[in-house]
Amino acid sequence: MRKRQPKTYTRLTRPLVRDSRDEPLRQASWEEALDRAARGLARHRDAFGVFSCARATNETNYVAQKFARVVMGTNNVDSCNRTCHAPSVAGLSAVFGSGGGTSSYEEIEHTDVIVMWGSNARFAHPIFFQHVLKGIRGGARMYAVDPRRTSTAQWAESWLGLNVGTDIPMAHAIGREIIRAGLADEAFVERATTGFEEYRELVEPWTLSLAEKVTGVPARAIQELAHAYARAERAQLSWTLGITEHHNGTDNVRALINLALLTGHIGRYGSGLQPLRGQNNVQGGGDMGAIPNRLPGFQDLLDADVRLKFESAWDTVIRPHYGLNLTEMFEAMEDGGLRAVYCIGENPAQSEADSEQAVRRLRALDFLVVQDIFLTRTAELAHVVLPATAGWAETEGTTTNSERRVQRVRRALTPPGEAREDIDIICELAARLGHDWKYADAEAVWNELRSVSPDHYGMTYARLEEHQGIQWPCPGTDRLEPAYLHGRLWEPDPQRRGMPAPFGLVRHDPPVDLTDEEYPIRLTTGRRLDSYNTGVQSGGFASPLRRGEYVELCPEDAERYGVVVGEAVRVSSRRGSVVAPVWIDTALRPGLAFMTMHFPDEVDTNQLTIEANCPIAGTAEFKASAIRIEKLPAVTYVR
Ligand SMILES: Nc1nc2c(c(=O)[nH]1)N[C@H]1C(S)=C(S)[C@@H](COP(=O)(O)OP(=O)(O)OC[C@H]3O[C@@H](n4cnc5c(=O)[nH]c(N)nc54)[C@H](O)[C@@H]3O)O[C@H]1N2
Ligand SMILES: Nc1nc2c(c(=O)[nH]1)N[C@H]1C(S)=C(S)[C@@H](COP(=O)(O)OP(=O)(O)OC[C@H]3O[C@@H](n4cnc5c(=O)[nH]c(N)nc54)[C@H](O)[C@@H]3O)O[C@H]1N2
Ligand SMILES: [Mo]
Repeated sequence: MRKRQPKTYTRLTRPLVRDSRDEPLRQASWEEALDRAARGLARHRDAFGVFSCARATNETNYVAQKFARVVMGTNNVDSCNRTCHAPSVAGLSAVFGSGGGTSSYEEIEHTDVIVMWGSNARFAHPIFFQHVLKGIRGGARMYAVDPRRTSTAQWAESWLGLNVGTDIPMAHAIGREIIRAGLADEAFVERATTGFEEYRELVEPWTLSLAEKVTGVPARAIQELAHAYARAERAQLSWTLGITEHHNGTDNVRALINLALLTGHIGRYGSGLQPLRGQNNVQGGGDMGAIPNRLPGFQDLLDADVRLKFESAWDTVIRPHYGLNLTEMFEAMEDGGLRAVYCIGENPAQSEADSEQAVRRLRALDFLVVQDIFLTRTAELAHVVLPATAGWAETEGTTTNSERRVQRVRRALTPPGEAREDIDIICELAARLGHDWKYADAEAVWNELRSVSPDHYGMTYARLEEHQGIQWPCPGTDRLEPAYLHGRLWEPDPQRRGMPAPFGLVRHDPPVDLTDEEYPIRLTTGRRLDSYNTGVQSGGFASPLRRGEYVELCPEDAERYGVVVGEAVRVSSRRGSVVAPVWIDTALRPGLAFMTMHFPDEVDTNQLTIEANCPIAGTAEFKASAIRIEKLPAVTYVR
């Protein structure tokens, strides 16, 4: 095996076009590329979708979804939120009517118990984790629920190393124990929730000893977490992809929300539910309506009054039904329901589960426009490639983080070559398709959004500057709202309390890809500190930290297979097979392996993963594949 040089990506500086399916991409002028893109898209108005960029600004996402809805007449618009936190949004909105995390980062420093569930924030959310560390220093106790003893778990008072895909048994056992020990907040449950009796019956079979058998975590540890969480004056529950990237991700989320409802750890300062979002602006992308079921301001597209407001603001007719989400768009490529895609800053050829299938589908499209900052593998499949400026550091606008805080970003660097801002490019295409939108700058886009989104109305650029970012909801230009959501649940007056929060009656449903004799190892995939997603943006530099891809095994498994660090093995699942070197990690236990998707050009991890999707949110089960590991006949080592 060659000594590995992680691939570096070429920054796009000029538009590229392809003259026919079999010819390579060639450089073109902006005029030619935009004309071609507009002509190609115009041919496919009825079978078209937009992938919008969760790294680009709010203003870009607003204009991208407007392009889909107004220019192309479709609600088929979505982003990588689908592969990521769509179950959190679906779960939280089903319970509370809004999909945002309920707390602020600051509150983590003033809480008593922090539960990090399926989240490796030390690696993936280091800024948030600084607040966790301050909380711990101030006396908070942290619990980590994760199959691996991650770098986050190493800071925990107790690590609950459960089996992959057993979160519902764990949550139900905790719920049952809280009820059994008389630690539920009965007054809150009575006043602010519905479905408690059914919930109590549902969790009744989940004794601590049954949970120990199913999750692999000692009953005593589960009991300790249940008591600590329920007894705490204030408690924060954070989760990320260990919960959501399962075929039943939304059910998992509901199981965790139940615990907050049971104890009243919601709607008060220092207590709440905090799914840490993935990309720098994935929260904002959804808030801006770059999702198939919501208009900007997270307003329901099925609400006729909401539609009417946007129809008059945009002088258009909005289709009165939800569009296809990212997963459904990929499925629709199969039967001709989707023939053309405008992909703005996403790299699905490498990030989708079962990537071989995803590439085959993208390649079969009649027309693909990719607008990116690098020549990705998705861009290599495109008919037209449009070079954008980076939302980070090369563009004016705003982004929204996991605590719903909208912040300004600014152009600090001059973009290379002929790269243009995402908004400009989208508007050029819109103009060629008959919609002449005149935005002087990003602020003009933002002010249009403010005029249609009550939650953002109070956030002028000047105020964002003055307050160093403002959290939504912000309906008034003269005040700020509390830093946490759903305080209404504590109101004594039923009118002001509003809709009660329903318990989620969800059941254990193990991973789809079962382990057996042929595929005896459970592979879970996720992140390392030193590289970002499909590696496009973190691929351009050499660093001793960047080890390239490895399949991580525990020492016992490495010994069983007779392999050492750096030795290459074949890793196969029911879908595909890759060759990767071994790394030995004591964070793992026998039967559990770990890989990332950061170096798909060397080791395409997503050839192994399964496209088993959550039926509610469309998120794939990236966290649970069954694999087999084979020693290669000739021993090969890589550094
Ligand atoms: N350095 C770095 N930071 C990033 C990114 C990056 O690529 N690199 N990507 C960003 C993005 S897009 C996202 S969405 C976030 C993701 O942030 P995280 O969700 O924290 O990252 P992951 O490593 O994917 O998964 C989290 C944990 O889930 C655990 N897990 C796996 N299966 C299960 C299970 O069945 N149950 C439970 N309870 N846990 C399980 C894994 O062991 C892992 O430690 O990170 C963001 N931040
Ligand atoms: N096996 C496995 N697969 C996974 C996951 C996993 O845990 N395991 N996690 C999933 C998750 S959580 C996510 S979020 C996805 C991520 O999947 P993707 O979103 O497809 O991957 P990224 O590498 O983040 O790609 C981002 C692209 O946006 C471009 N870009 C960055 N900024 C801008 C901008 O301002 N404008 C434009 N036009 N382009 C820009 C970058 O150059 C890059 O090509 O992967 C998913 N896939
Ligand atoms: Mo993500």
